[in-house]
Amino acid sequence: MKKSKHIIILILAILFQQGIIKAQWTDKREKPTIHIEVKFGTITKPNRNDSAMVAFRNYGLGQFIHWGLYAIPGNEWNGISARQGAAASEWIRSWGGPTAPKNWTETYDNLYKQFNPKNFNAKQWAKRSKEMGAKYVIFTTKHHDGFCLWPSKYSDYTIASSPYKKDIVKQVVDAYSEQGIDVYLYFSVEEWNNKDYVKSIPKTADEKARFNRFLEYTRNQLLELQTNYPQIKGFWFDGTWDPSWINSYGFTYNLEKELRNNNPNLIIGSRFRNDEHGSRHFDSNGMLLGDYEQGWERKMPANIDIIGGNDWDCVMTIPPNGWGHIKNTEGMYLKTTDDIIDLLMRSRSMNGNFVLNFGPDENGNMSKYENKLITDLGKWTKANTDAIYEVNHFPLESGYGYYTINKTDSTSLFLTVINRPMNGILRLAFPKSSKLVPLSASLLDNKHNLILKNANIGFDRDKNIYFDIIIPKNLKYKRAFVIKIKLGQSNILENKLMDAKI
Ligand code: H79
Repeated sequence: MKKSKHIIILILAILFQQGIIKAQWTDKREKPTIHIEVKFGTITKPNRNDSAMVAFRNYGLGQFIHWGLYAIPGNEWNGISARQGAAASEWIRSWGGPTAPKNWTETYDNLYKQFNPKNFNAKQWAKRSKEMGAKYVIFTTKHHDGFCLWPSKYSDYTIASSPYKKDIVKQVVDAYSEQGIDVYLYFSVEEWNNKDYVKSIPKTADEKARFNRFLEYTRNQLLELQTNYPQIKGFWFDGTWDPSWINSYGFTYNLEKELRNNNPNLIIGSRFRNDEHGSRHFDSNGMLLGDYEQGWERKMPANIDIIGGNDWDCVMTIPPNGWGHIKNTEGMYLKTTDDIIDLLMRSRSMNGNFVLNFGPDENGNMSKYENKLITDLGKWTKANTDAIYEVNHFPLESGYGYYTINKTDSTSLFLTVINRPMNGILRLAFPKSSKLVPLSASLLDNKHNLILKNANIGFDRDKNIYFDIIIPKNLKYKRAFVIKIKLGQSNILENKLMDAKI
């Protein structure tokens, strides 16, 4: 990358950090007050209620897999780390600055000649994913480097040209579908090495011709993926931020319609396209562009109000950043199983799905760390299934952790205890006006009953009533644990206490 580009990215990063440029999804979104005419706005109605979308809402946990040529360098080359020179491991092709190897782009673009993952076993991946508790997988068919993991008719830069030759996407789609895990295909629109790709709005006749070819190519590939892998439930689009694509709102509008006509149940997030005013994710009137909000990448909404009732998922890396394989993670903070449980339940408590990313190495192996995490997380999700899947947000906050409530049985409430209190008492505050209050409590994983009692602490003008759940001192848990709380009609006789007149 040229030096000037580095400087521009640095400036952008500083402006972001200072809050001068605001990422639209981190702040509370105010709906625009003036209605603007939008012709290329949302195609599907928000909060679709068909079976596919209902299934999406119940997934709870997903698995992301980033696999491609970037797995070969694994964030380094000839012993030199790309950490100071590339934004993330799957971005290693854009390695620039003083540490970048000579002719790096050329080296990278020839890596396909050695892509031959000898241990790749999609069935094993899928089996482990199921063990982890994932209900959907998002798999990279093609990242920004343009390399296709399926033998696309429309490109020479595909798995068919590698020594491996076999269709990887097909193996993943088949293996995961066989395990009952829904498959979504990650697809980067932006392609770094495609000569037809133009970043800015095409101006010259040549740029226009090239970019039109690129648009046709993109359409062909998407239709090809739909034809080849009819089982897929949706697409996860990326690399849609360049002005050329933003300017193609008419084309992308029609393309979305076409994809949906081919499969009316198809699920597409808000990162695919924008309206004619350049508004991305949400159109100029604040309507979600797609079936779910797709902006929560390595970030989490601070509270459910920010979400505004839309569907959403949060996609997250295990290292700080880096979606593709990283050979050497020394000195990086790797999220622990406990971190993941926290993020998963935080998402669920706000009606979102949580998607954890894995970056297999060039041979198709997950790392030891990833494998251990799969096993440990799997134990937790298995023991606490009822709190994770087919649940809704519950409109109370708890400093102890996260509430979720069963979708169909409004008397089954779950509290995932992340912060175990020193005094062994979980004091739940319910508004006095609550129709349903806690009547009994038990541990979700082993069904042991816990003592629950009403605690009238006598705060002046208190709007809450309190319920104490006693955690036995000898109760040993190494991780967060879930309490199942049965709700019912209140039968508490409140003492009439005097409110102070101060
Ligand atoms: O695949 C993973 C990442 O490689 C990919 N998305 C996840 C799932 C990703 N690519 N880019 N990004 C995430 C963020 C990129 C931001 C930037 Fe830009 C692109 C900074 C500069 C160019 C977009 C345009 C934001 C600012 C300007």
